[in-house]
Amino acid sequence: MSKSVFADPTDGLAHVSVDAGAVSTTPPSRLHRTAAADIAVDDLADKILAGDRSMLARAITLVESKKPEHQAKARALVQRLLPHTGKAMRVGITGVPGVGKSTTIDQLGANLTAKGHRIAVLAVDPSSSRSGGSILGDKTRMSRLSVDRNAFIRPSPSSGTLGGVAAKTRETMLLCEAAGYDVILVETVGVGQSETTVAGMVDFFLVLMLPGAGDELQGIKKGVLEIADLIAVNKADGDNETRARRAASEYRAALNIMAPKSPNWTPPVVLVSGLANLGLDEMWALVETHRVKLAATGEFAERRRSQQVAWMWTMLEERVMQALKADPKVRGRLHALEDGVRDGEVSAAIAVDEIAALFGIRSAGV
Ligand SMILES: Nc1nc2c(ncn2[C@@H]2O[C@H](COP(=O)(O)OP(=O)(O)O)[C@@H](O)[C@H]2O)c(=O)[nH]1
Ligand SMILES: [Mg+2]
Repeated sequence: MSKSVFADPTDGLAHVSVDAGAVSTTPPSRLHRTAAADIAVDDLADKILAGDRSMLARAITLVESKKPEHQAKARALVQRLLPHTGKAMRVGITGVPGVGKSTTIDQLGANLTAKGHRIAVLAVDPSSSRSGGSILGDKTRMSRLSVDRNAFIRPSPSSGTLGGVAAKTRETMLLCEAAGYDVILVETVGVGQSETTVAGMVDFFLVLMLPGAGDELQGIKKGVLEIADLIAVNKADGDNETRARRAASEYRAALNIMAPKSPNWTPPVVLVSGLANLGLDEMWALVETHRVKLAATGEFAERRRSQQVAWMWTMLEERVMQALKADPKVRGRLHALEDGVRDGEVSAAIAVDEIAALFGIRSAGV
């Protein structure tokens, strides 16, 4: 197990990083390595391109830093590495807690590294706390990948809005691609909008479901079926097999009555067992088929292009809202106006007019 925990000494906070099997928090006092913030962008870029894992981990910490000068440097680094990105298969994986995401990622990842792939496992979990990222905290379930030199595991950036967390994960994905990882698995749980957000940053969105029929299907958010490129009923092993089969046919029926996300792809429903390594090779073959089919029609490239533009708008919206909320004139009135709207004394439209005017935005003039 390599020494892989890195904390950024410059912000005085202990960071948590997972790499090669370690999940721990290192106090800043015990740090001895140079932070990415103290290394020139070109040097960082060269090391990352050469596949230096520890430099990659440090650069990700830079990306995740909230300090404006770190962010500026991270942006310069990402821009510098941009020509070396985009070659990976980007796959999102979701499913309720306990469905077997970690187990499946560990097995799938091990299968893929055995075939010569290099895997990066990232996560988007806006609920994860400073304690280490709830999604990838359960390292015991990724016992193979966590000691695999061809796998790189990084938990969700902690805290922040979904948009903020997702932006950091996107940049981390680009850094991993530049470092030569050719498969990026982005794990998320179905909290709020996180599934849609992750679907918007990957080429393929994989939804894991539990075996079981009828009642369980009712509990599934319809939205997740709409963004799935494949549904895998997991735990299709042992006594579960019949139930898994029944669940699969229910999901097929549900998908049949929905408008497909792509004219070139009908989301398959497959049975897998992450634990017993059943059906994972077949499932991955479908991910590859999807890429070939969508690339042939130009949809693959078009999807990525529109994702990039959507990302720009998401970041811009966050930036503008941050500026608005931080504006002293707006801040002075925001709470009073919000209270007025809550109590029904001020109409929402009037409040918006006043806030916009305070921020210097002229009337939309409808
Ligand atoms: N029988 C069976 N159990 C599984 C399978 N995959 C995961 N599990 C079990 O389900 C539990 C939750 O798995 P985990 O990977 O932590 O789920 P996650 O919360 O989605 O990451 C664990 O006890 C696993 O051993 C599977 O394919 N078959
Ligand atoms: Mg898990």
